[in-house]
Amino acid sequence: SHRVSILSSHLSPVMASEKEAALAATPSDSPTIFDKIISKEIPSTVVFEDDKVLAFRDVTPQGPVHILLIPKVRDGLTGLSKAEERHIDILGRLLYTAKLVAKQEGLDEGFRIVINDGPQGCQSVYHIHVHLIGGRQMNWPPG
Ligand code: TR5
Repeated sequence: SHRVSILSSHLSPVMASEKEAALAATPSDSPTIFDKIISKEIPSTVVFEDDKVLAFRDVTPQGPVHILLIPKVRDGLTGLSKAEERHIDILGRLLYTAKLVAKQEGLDEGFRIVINDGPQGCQSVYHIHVHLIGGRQMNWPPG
């Protein structure tokens, strides 16, 4: 159908990696996969949860420990570039919770915090999230 041809014309037939998908992704306000993780409709390995923040293991870990911390309510915060003053509390809470989870995971020698933003930042999910990666030596500069 016409609709199918429109869809296929802007989707590459082979998406070799999630990062390629991120580079092709269009920033969007639509619901994301993380809504279903928050509602537990899609299972995840939760490592920390309170009324505001959910932390769960990344399905494609980039280290022995790779956890995503997200606000349970997105409130327009598709990415850090969309932050407004009303988000200051949740932004601080995400980082503070990352520190608690790093401790809980035994990352006493250090860890890496990453927030990818937009296509050039390789963001693929438009619900802000903090990556907590550790358990191995990190390198600098990042790719
Ligand atoms: O690329 P950005 O910074 O947007 O990070 C998105 C992260 O979400 C990636 O590291 C993915 O591996 C991760 N991701 C994607 C999905 C997913 C997930 N982590 C846990 N569970 C997931 N499910 C069930 N589905 C995904 N599509």
